[in-house]
Amino acid sequence: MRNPLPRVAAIHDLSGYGRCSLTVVIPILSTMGFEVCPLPTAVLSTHTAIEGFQLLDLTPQLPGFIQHWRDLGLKFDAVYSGFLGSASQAAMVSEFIDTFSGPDCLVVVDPVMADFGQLYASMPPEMVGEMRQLSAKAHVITPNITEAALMLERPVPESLTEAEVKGWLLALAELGPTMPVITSLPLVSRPNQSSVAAYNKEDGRFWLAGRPYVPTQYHGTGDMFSSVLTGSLLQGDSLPVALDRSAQFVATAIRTTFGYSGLSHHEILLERSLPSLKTPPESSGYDLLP
Ligand code: PXL
Repeated sequence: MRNPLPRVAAIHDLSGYGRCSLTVVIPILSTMGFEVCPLPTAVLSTHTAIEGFQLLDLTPQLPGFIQHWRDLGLKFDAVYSGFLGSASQAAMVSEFIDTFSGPDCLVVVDPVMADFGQLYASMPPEMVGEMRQLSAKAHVITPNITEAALMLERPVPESLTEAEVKGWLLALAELGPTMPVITSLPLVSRPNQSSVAAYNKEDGRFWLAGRPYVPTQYHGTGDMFSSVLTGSLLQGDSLPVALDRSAQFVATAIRTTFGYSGLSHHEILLERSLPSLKTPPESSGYDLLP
């Protein structure tokens, strides 16, 4: 029998303070009507952008957790992975996908490793090759431009034309995923917009979505984007609608927060924006890339 509430295995860290990973993934996917089963890769005091963060790597515990789920015969409608506690966890996630995903299971890999041209503080350089390999198992991958550059062994670009974006997406698709997505695109044609693009190998179409740029940065927006994209695809939205819905959600959360003074970059007001996940997406928010 299908799960009455579609069930998502969420393989991410749990960070106590600083919005990211499970504290973002769970509320978003729950609001969208899914049951989230977290498989925590690490427990942290805060995300790794805050100095002094404490990290408990759960690599030794993962095989036992996974075996218990296997013994219970759990089935998932989606497997969605993100920040890993060590490079060796990538092979465990890959095996997890083989074990738990049937033919209709959506597999999303967010190769969380880096941003603004740099690996995150806890990331070993081997993570790049591991994420590249893990991406081959996914239907959807959601690197930001820095992560895409690392996976493709290219320099992080300062700007990209739309034709170049298509080349990047095709190169990512060659790693294996059916639908590569790139976020934080520095698009020449849309300098005042936060842009995301996607490619669907199955129909050969490229899509672009975005929202007007707001001059600030909040942590956790990448995790918000990938979580909404996962939920949207799982509820049956098309790729461009899922792309647009995710861009719309992140923009709403940023604009909701930006008007307040005194909030830090770690304090995006996610909960204020959750109700918008229940509304239909705006039409005309995406474009076909010619
Ligand atoms: O948002 C990505 C992310 C997830 N998890 C942890 C992080 C980061 C980014 O810094 O540090 C622990």
